[in-house]
Amino acid sequence: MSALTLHYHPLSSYCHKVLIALEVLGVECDMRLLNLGDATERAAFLALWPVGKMPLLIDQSRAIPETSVIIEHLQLHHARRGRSLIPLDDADIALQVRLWDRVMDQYVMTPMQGFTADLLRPEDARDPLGVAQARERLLSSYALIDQQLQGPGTWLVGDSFTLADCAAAPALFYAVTYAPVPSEHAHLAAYFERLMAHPAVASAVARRWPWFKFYPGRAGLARRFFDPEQSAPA
Ligand SMILES: N[C@@H](CCC(=O)N[C@@H](CS)C(=O)NCC(=O)O)C(=O)O
Repeated sequence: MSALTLHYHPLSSYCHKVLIALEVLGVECDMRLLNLGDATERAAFLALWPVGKMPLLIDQSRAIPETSVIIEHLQLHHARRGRSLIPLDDADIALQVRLWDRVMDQYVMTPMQGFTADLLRPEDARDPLGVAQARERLLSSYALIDQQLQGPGTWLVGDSFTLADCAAAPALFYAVTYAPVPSEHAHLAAYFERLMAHPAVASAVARRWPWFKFYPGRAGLARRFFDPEQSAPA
């Protein structure tokens, strides 16, 4: 048994951000599947973190919420020697990493979640204006990210896979099921493929396969992610 426990759900994009980080940092962690639809589980979870958002890391008896903070905590206290997701030796690059982590959470994850939330509403409570705004936001974020990727480097900030890429992978994975990347954003399209081929991302996606049938946006999910027979990630 590990000293760490992650309260998570296999379909949650934010949980995948942390699962990718755990793998890259080489940290062992017990997983506790959380069903927020169950009143008793929800009440117990709210007692740990009243905001009620997952994932939540428990380190010994201390609750660590918020994915970006969880990942910094993991790096600070548990990462294997030599592994990092936020550079320790260059404060300016570290700021860039935090900036692009924020862009992914605020301007890709948030509008993407808006689509999912709308699909979960009853038909007569749907919000077409909210969905149109979410699409507009996603498309303007795609343009911004494509521009960032025109610079040198394999990943979002330079040549190292960072916290920003941990955030980008699940955010873009789900976002493109609602708003595909327009053909003019070739840098973003190529980056998406690099992300999906990264071993930590590929294994996070593979773990989700049995759950994709419950994903409200599954109509937009590429077959290769839905059906392991089609193209198995490494
Ligand atoms: N800012 C939070 C966002 C976490 C978040 O939105 N989690 C979603 C799952 S992807 C959630 O808990 N949704 C359940 C709810 O809102 O009831 C973080 O970075 O941890």
